[in-house]
Formats: sequence, structure tokens, C-alpha cells
Amino acid sequence: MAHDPVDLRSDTVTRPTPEMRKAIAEAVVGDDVFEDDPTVKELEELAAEITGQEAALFVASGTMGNEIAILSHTQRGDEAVVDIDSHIYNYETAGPAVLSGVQLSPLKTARGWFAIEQLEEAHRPDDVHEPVTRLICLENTHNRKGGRVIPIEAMRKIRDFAKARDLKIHLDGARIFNASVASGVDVKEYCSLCDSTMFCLSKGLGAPIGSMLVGSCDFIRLARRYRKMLGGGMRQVGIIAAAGVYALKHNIERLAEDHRRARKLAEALSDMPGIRLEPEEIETNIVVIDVADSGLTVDDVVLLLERNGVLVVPFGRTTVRAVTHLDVDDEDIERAVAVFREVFSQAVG
Ligand code: TLP
Repeated sequence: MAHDPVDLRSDTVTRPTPEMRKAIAEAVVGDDVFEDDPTVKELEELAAEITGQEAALFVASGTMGNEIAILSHTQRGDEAVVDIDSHIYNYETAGPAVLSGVQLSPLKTARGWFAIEQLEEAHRPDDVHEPVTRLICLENTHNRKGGRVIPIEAMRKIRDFAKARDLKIHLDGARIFNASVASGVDVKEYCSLCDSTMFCLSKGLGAPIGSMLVGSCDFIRLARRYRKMLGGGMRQVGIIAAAGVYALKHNIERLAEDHRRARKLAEALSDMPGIRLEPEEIETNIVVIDVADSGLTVDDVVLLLERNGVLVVPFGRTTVRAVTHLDVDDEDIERAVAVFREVFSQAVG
């Protein structure tokens, strides 16, 4: 019998379960631009509570959340310090330049977070020639660094640096619950170190659409205005928010299963000819696989795997990415391992 492909392209590909669809179908709704939708309110209150923040705002996507945060913290001509491999720098179509008129200062980091000396160097003096350094953006877990968790101690040091210089911190926490489940550090602690946090409902948490911004009441008031400006003020959006409520109530702890499966996949792959990766480096649900030694191009690998029913994405000149999620079980991992083995032993062997 033909199987559906094992879809490891991203944790964004999950489909709502029957229980989640039931919650969607039964959602009580109102007009959220009038702040009248009880299900959106429930979601925002729950998000604020779980993250220990004063307030929360439901937004259409992670990208929208990050861009609204940058709009809210900066003025035209300011500078924001980002990791050179961050989502904000690479995958948001230059949104900070276009929407906020902000220049990004991209720093190369070993593991996705900044050393204080780097921040000291990047921080601009008060000089009429230079942009004003206003914001530091962090990403936890770090996507391009293979789902790496930024240690809480590193975040504390960055927070102390920012505080002393009156800089804001925005956390792209698209996968902050993965970080929390992997490290055992409460999400509240991560968020307490930042002026704003964005997290996604539509990734590991398994909702079909949506992300949250959390922060102070003042920040969220401003963010709500920018959301409206960007066309993100939605009406009976409780239909979608209901999936978010369901996800926050049911799908956090189970992220540990995704992490276990990612490690299992990585361990099996690390033994195969032509593949380079360190399974001990896999902390959460993202596995970045270096195929340089196989003699195959990244496009070849993606295509050969796809022909055999396994989907991954190109993720650099010599790397592909596999991500585990709610719709991937142990059997899927076994199938994926078998397909990788066949493709790579044929290519290399
Ligand atoms: N990441 C997607 C792609 O855009 C790369 C993925 O498949 O991983 N921050 C981080 C760290 C992200 O990984 C993503 C999405 C976003 C923000 C943006 O979220 P969306 O896709 O909801 O705009």
C-alpha cells in the first residue's frame, strides 16, 4: 500500500487533529477589531499567563509578529542588532528595512547568540553620523543553527548589557516552547528577560495558523495599532484562535517526543556514508544534515529522497533540513531512515 510521504520539511506542515477541528467548529466568535471575540480574548489571556507577561496579541504569522515588534520598538533610522543566521535577517524579505526603516547590524555568532564583546563593538556611540542602536533581536530556538537552545545564562548577560545601555530586546521565540521543554527552563523565565516575545502556534504546537506577541500592556497597545496598519486586524478570528487555545492546552509537553525522534533520526543518519552530522548537537526538533561528502548536490538529495517518499528542504550550500513534529511518528522515522540509507548507500557505496 502506498504511504503518504514522510514530511520532514518543517514543523509548519502539521494538520489539525479531529479534536482541534472540533474546538474550531465550536468556537464562540465576535468581531476582534472591536475586541469582541471571546475566543481570541481567551487565547490572549492564556498566552499572557503561560509566558508570565502582562498582555498578548494574536497575529497572523511569526513574520508578522516579528515585524510588528520591530515597528513598535524602533524609529526610522535606528539600528537593530541581529544574528547573521537569524530568521529576521534572512527570511522576512527585508521587512525591517521596508516597514520600520531600520538598518540591521548582522553579527556572525558561533552558536546563534552574541558574546558581550560583540555587542560592545556593535553598540554605536552617540554620534550625529551614526544610526542609533535601539534593539537586539534573539532567536530561541535557533532555526539555522539546527534548533539550538540559547542558554538562559547567555540571555541574562545580554539582558544586563541591554539594560545598562537602554536597549530593547525582542525574542523571536517561534519555537520557545521547544527551548523550554528541552532545557527545563520555564517559558516565563525566557520572556522575563525580553521586552517582547513572538511565539508560533503554527509550528510544533500544531495549530494551522497564527502566532502570539507577548509583552507589557503598553507594548501590546502599540503592537495592536501596527497590526491594524499591516492589515492584520481580523474579524471573527476566534475560529482560528480556538486552535491556538487547544494547542497551548494540549501540545506543549509532547514536544519532548519530537525531540526524541529528531535525535533518533540524527543518530541513524550519522552512521551513513556521505552524511556528516553530530547527533549530540541535536537539542530539539531540527536536524541539519551535511551531504557534502556524498558527491550529491543538495538538490539531488532533496529529489532522490522525495522520489522515495521522504520530504526535506534545502538548507544551505551543502545541507538539507529535516524537522520532526506532531504528524511524524516512530514508524515514519524508521521509514525515513530506511530511505536515507538506500539513497546514500547507492550514491556513495
Ligand atoms: N520558519 C519557517 C521558514 O520560514 C524558514 C520554517 O520552516 O522553519 N522565526 C523563526 C525562527 C522561524 O523559523 C519562522 C518560520 C518564523 C519566525 C516565521 O514564521 P511564519 O512562517 O509564521 O511567518
